[in-house]
Amino acid sequence: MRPLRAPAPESFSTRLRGIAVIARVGTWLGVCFGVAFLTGLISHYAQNPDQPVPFPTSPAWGYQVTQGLHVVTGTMAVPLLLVKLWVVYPQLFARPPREIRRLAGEALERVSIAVLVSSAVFLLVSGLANAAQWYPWAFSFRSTHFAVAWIAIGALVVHVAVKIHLVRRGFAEGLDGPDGDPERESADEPAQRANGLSRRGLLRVTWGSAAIAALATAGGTVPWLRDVSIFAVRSGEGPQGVPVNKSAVAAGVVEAAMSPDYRLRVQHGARSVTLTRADLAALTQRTERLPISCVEGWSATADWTGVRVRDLLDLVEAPRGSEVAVVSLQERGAFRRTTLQGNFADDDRTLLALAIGGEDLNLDHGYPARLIAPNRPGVLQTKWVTRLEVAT
Ligand SMILES: Nc1nc2c(c(=O)[nH]1)N[C@H]1C(S)=C(S)[C@@H](COP(=O)(O)O)O[C@H]1N2
Ligand SMILES: [Mo]
Repeated sequence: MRPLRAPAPESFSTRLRGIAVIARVGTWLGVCFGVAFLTGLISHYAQNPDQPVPFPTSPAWGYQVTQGLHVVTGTMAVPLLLVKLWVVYPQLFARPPREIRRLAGEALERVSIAVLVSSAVFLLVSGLANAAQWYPWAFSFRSTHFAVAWIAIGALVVHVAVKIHLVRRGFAEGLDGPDGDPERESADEPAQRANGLSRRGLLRVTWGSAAIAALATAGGTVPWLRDVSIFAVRSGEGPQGVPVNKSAVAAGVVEAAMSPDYRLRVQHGARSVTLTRADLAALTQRTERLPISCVEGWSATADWTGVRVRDLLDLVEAPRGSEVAVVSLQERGAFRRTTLQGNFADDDRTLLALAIGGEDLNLDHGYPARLIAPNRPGVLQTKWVTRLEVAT
């Protein structure tokens, strides 16, 4: 009988686990995390009420593209991370070195990998849950996801620095070369090579899964991919061809929004004007083709008609560059009040919209009036607007 022993890296088949495979999967995983990190920084900054450098209003579709990429690369990272972990996990069973300096070095590396893996898993799980509008936690999604992203990217930079020589070797070696680590060639190798998955086969399955993950989410942004986007549930669905994020019922605004007592108040210090919806409809109307781009990755472009916010601000003589608080009829919730930065308020395309595609706004899209501005995260496109307060 063989004595019972803990497995060692050699106990696992090494055929698929050499550095040739690890380097390739790892590189694409790193690219996905890199793109998701940069686009995530953009999204975080765009949602910051205080912007030392104003977030640009052009191109109007900028946030649609960056946030679409954020969600697509994050979703693609899921199969890539699973394959990467499967390929490398036998190394968890490596025996610790005896020499104290090497032991300390390896302990440090293992801690950094534990941090990398746990933060990466946290980002992907919380991101997917958010995109599915499932919030099983009590913490603030945006600040936690943002903070953990810095931890993950820091650990990733360390990991790449430590492993870059192996990555080079893995690419240089090619997929048909010997395994990167000849000592780890296991005894049953020839038998396994005869049947089962090859390295190329494993990589094909991996790229295929990543492509499916991408297609399944990209339809949230790219209209002609909608039919294959099984995950992008909200694309194109909803009244007037635009998905609904929060309905009027869920926001508790039905009565106030339908009431003949509805007014829009524009306020600038002691000056203010109060307008009914008919007053708003009697002002000069503009039509702009602009997307709504939700942080969850979906977006939809529509023709919005309404009054220029700048025209409304002129009624109360607000100076150019003024920051404006946009206040909703909604009484509770984080998005009931948003900050419209000066450059957004002054942009000619920024509207208080009354209609989509020539029809009065659906109640769920923010009737009687909603904000729509270019290159702005969907979460800041406030619906059921009842007040514009110019900061003084
Ligand atoms: N008052 C209010 N406005 C809101 C929201 C909200 O919850 N309350 N949700 C925002 C989010 S997250 C998005 S993506 C857009 C979606 O607009 P739509 O539902 O008309 O597509 O509205 C934004 N405006
Ligand atoms: Mo959103």
